[in-house]
Amino acid sequence: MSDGSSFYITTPIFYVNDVPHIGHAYTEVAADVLARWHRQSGDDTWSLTGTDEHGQKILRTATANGVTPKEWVDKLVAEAWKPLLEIVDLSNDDFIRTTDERHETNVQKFLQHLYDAGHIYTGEFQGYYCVGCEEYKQPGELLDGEGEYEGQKVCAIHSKPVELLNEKNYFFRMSAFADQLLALYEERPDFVQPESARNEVVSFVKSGLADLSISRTSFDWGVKVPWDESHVVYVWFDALLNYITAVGYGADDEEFARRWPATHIVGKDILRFHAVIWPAMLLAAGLEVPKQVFGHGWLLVGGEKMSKSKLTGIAPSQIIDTFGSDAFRYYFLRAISFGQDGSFSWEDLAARYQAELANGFGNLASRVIAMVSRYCDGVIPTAGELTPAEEAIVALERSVTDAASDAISRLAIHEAIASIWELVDALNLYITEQEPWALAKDPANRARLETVLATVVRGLGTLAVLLSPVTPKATAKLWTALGGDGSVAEQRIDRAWEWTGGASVAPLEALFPRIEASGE
Ligand code: ME8
Repeated sequence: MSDGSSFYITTPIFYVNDVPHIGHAYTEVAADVLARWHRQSGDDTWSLTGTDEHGQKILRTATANGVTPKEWVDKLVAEAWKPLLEIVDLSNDDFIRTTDERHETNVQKFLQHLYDAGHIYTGEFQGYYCVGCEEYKQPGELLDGEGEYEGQKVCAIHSKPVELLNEKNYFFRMSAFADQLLALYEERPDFVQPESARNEVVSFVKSGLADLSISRTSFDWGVKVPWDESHVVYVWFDALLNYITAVGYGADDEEFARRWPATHIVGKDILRFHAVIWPAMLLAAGLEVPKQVFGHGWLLVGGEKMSKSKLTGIAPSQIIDTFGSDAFRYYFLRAISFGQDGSFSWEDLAARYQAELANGFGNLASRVIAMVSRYCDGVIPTAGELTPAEEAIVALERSVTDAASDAISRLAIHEAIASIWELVDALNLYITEQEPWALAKDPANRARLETVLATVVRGLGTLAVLLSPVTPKATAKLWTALGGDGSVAEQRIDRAWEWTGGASVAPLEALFPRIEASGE
């Protein structure tokens, strides 16, 4: 584990045309688990999230609601998007809004720099634009409309008609960077992950890279082009720059050097923006490209990408009010292989909650605390002579720590959790086999009883530290109940297995209480 090295992780910045659903929350918690893991591994970690507030989509929503775009975004950020961070228990270090002064000023600086260096020219463009995607579409990416959209071309993602635009715009000479991008994908196979995402991006660039229209004149809700205020900057060009304006680009060179480059977690729908356009922009500006772009899959409902506009959106609070934020975080990261699509179902969520969190982990914790209270008056015993059974547990603590760290370094969050769960299962089995309740009946077995209880206490402590990034609330309670010093979130993951127990246990309420059926 790289001690003290810089780890900067970002989520996409979300459009605030509507309220968040569990797809957005999924991205947030995935990035948050990685950030917490790296913090607990001693890395100089910085995690960023935020909101994307310019462009036509937001402007139209605001107009339809009879308010100015600024009034609209301020309301949605305050009432829906910032509260989301609390709801899912995010530990982000910063929150950037594209309407922040620190962002707008430095977007202009970046643009001026590219203009002065000759990477921007004036051109005329005609093309189909999808306001939902905020993107020009190639004819091959469109479908023929049906029903009310009969005779029109519709966006394959939004199922809404695209608009034929014809404007005089500024263009970014992106085509000039095709060879450098291909060399980048070749030299750094990890740059775009997972492999399926990398292949898609490579073949997209190989099929030919066009220049990019980066300004608009038909509306004015955006950052003004610094040398021509009749244009606003194309919303994606503006938005991508959040990743550097948030860490001092143009304002604080020291901070920028300390943080940049970043690991970007994005949904696969916006992979090309991050793996093609964004590195091309950075290459043009003479800046380092990102460390990695990871495209995760979609949450599907009824086989389709969940979305508010298709009325398949589920609000995070619908799940969290019943199951809690820890279960939300655990469920989505455990049940879905990170990088692939996953279908959400209430039945699966409830089943995993009961079997894995309540019975597997929560019950283990309650039993151990109860046995130390009952058999040792709450004083945590020290282990005596270890038999192969205890040695196997200690060895497993080490091996699952290594396996989970390795999985996290590959962003295989589901694998990391599965490795840690081997320890949950092993501890449950160990208790069943050692039968501490039987040992407690005969004072002659006292030393053996203490060794068994000391072993499960240290195993639980290891679990608390390793699971703290995933289930921060439950593990904080468990750590306190085990008499751990300080906060569990400050314990080093790579040394989790060294901990041998606090002085005494404290009472512990059920970590994952039984859920009463609500007719869901
Ligand atoms: O695209 N399943 O913002 P956005 C999984 N503002 N993840 C989902 C999802 C689903 N059904 N739906 C959304 C934008 N997401 C731009 C980004 S970045 C410089 C600008 C997640 O509000 C997923 O991570 O449409 C996706 O990339 C992100 O929300 C996009 O949110």
